[in-house]
Amino acid sequence: MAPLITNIYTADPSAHVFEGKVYIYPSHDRETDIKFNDNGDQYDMADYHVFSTSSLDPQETPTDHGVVLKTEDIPWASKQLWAPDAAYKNGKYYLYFPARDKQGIFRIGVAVGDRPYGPFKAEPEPIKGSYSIDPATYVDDDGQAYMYFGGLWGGQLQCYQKGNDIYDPEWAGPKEPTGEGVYSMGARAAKLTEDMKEFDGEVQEIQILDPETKKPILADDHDRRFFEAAWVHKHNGTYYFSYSTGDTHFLCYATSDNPMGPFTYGGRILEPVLGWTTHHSTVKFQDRWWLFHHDCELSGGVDHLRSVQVKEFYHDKDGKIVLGKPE
Ligand code: FUB
Repeated sequence: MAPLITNIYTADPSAHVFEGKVYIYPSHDRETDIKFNDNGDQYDMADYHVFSTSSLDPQETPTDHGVVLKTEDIPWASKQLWAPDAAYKNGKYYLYFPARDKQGIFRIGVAVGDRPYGPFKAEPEPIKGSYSIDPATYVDDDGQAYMYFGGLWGGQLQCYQKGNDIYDPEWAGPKEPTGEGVYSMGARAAKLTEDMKEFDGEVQEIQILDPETKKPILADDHDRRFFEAAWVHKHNGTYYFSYSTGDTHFLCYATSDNPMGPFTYGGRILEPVLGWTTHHSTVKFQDRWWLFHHDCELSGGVDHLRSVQVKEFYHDKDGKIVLGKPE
């Protein structure tokens, strides 16, 4: 299928409905001489564009609203503007993004704007207590906002095995816990304060339970363990936590009746696409559900030059996520 966005390379699309349109907040991939490695150094992005469209079926070419934030305008950041997300609350729009700080450690920042298409002004410091990558926000029906985040290997989540504020450089690089009976590391989640700029309370670990054993997915279960790209949506009162399995390249999901989990593994949403990474979001627009994700078809498989795709998906009568229309 042809990509949705073709004027520049885009990845990690976070889609939301704001002001009656679908807004897409992707990473902006760019050419680089940095060779592919498992730490993800080749994802050397330096700014964000925002896109919007009023129709997904038939697909319109989304409007590119141009650069809304760049590394030079983020006082604490040094490089690698990875997967962003956005939220709306109290008349303001918030762009959340991971970047390496001046010490090379990933933190999560927030930038604020008056319109969904920016421009956004970055706060001078990253969110206190934030670490790792791939922030995704979910604002519940009662107005409470949550942030989910974390990513293994280049995303540094494995460096925080001793606690939220304890970065262990021994674990830096493409590594993760392994071994018989060892549980996988979970994504992190925290409530956001009313002003959307800080964590409200402790950062917690999101557990994904095996539906049979009722215990957390094991670290060596690479087909199902959380790797990166956390996302949450709600359907019929059930919270769906979806994520990428990284080195096995699946998009999977787990469900819960609580936004902080524990979630129970539910299945796969998407099989591997062309390219190492897979990363997505889900959005309900005009009463239909859409999966945004990326692949490397447009660049002919160049791993750091990805393009956003969109496809419709469904929840079947048992609440399972399926790509084909259920009977
Ligand atoms: O785009 C850079 C990184 O690649 C993202 O943060 C990950 O989720 C993966 O898609």
